[in-house]
Amino acid sequence: MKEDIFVTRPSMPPLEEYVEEIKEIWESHWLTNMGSKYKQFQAELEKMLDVPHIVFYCNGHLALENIIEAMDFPKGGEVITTPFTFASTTHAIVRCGLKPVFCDINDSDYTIDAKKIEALITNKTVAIIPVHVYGNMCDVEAIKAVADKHDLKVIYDAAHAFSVKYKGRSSACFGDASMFSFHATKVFNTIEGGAVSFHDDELVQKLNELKNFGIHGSEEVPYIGGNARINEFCAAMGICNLRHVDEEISKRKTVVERYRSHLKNVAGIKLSPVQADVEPNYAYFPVLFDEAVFGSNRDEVFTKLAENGIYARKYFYPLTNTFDCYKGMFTTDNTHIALEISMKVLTLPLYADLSMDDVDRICEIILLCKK
Ligand code: T4K
Repeated sequence: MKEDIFVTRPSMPPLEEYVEEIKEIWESHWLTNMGSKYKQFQAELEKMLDVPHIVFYCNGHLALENIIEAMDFPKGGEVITTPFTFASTTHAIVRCGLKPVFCDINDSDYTIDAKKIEALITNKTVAIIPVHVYGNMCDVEAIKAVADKHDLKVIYDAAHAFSVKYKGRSSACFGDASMFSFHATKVFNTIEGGAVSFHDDELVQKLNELKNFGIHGSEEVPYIGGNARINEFCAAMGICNLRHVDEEISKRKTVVERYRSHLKNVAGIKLSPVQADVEPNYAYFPVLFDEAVFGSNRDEVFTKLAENGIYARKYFYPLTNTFDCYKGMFTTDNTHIALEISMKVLTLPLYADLSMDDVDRICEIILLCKK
């Protein structure tokens, strides 16, 4: 009996390496609140990503909420974003009292179609929150041009884009800020965790206070903050996983190349093209099924895989602008491409230790669905 295969499987350092890393925590009894592991992890990551500031969080979602809050946008301000993303992006905007305005994505890398942003700008627009979905880089140059022209902030949801580079620059360097997720399911994980990267020195203190109940020192409380702190055990996991991240990405590359060798040139299957000028991290492997040509639709392939103990995922279906909780608030009128892709896409299992035999078997089952 074969073991079940899930869409991903977290990478973990050797146990002894982690135990060694957490010894200091045991000895110091300093468990959370920006201790020495936090500071070491921060210094290493700022150097690696070549960005002056990184603030860590207990997860990517609260990191995104905090950076939005830190920008002090007027309540009811409009934020241009895409619905082809995880619930977090849209929820963060709404939970911060802002209104998402949905822009379509392009049908090549599934990021925001930068050509369609300007038409959505009104006198209420305050920001653009694009998503480097699947680790694909958005058109950062076109987005900067339109944001500069209209004096808008840009916050990237870079949850998937850790370690990705565009024209040699890390994904952490674009826009006013970028948010990363270090959840267990990501290319790089701290068990749970997240971060915001940015250049503006003045944001450092504000973000650190916002994630700690808005407290400054011990007697002043300038912000209505919550608790979004990362703990020292997660920071220690980050330090360990950072040592292995290059190897992780290169193993993922091997898996992706194997998938491509089986699935390229199959009529009715569309794979994302490799992005120009981008050093990818191979975070996800999305495949589109065109029923009219392939003979089976995405849901049929999904079910066939599941019958064989292979649990691919429909990232990202449904679109966030169709969620029940937003009933009556949004339409998909401006997001036809996103809608179509969300109905056709399946993200296949992808992680460093996925064996070539398993990739071959997954592709064999997919190809058996072709009619
Ligand atoms: N923005 C974007 C664009 C995002 O994609 C996300 C998160 C965020 C923001 C927010 O970041 P965080 O606040 O989460 O840091 C998963 C992740 O939970 C979520 O982090 C991620 N995006 C999203 C795309 O995927 P689910 O609900 O699909 O995950 P789940 O728990 O079903 O896990 C997927 C598979 O991974 C499981 O079937 C089995 C495997 N798995 C999972 C865990 C947790 C393991 O083998 N071990 C594990 O420990 O959301």
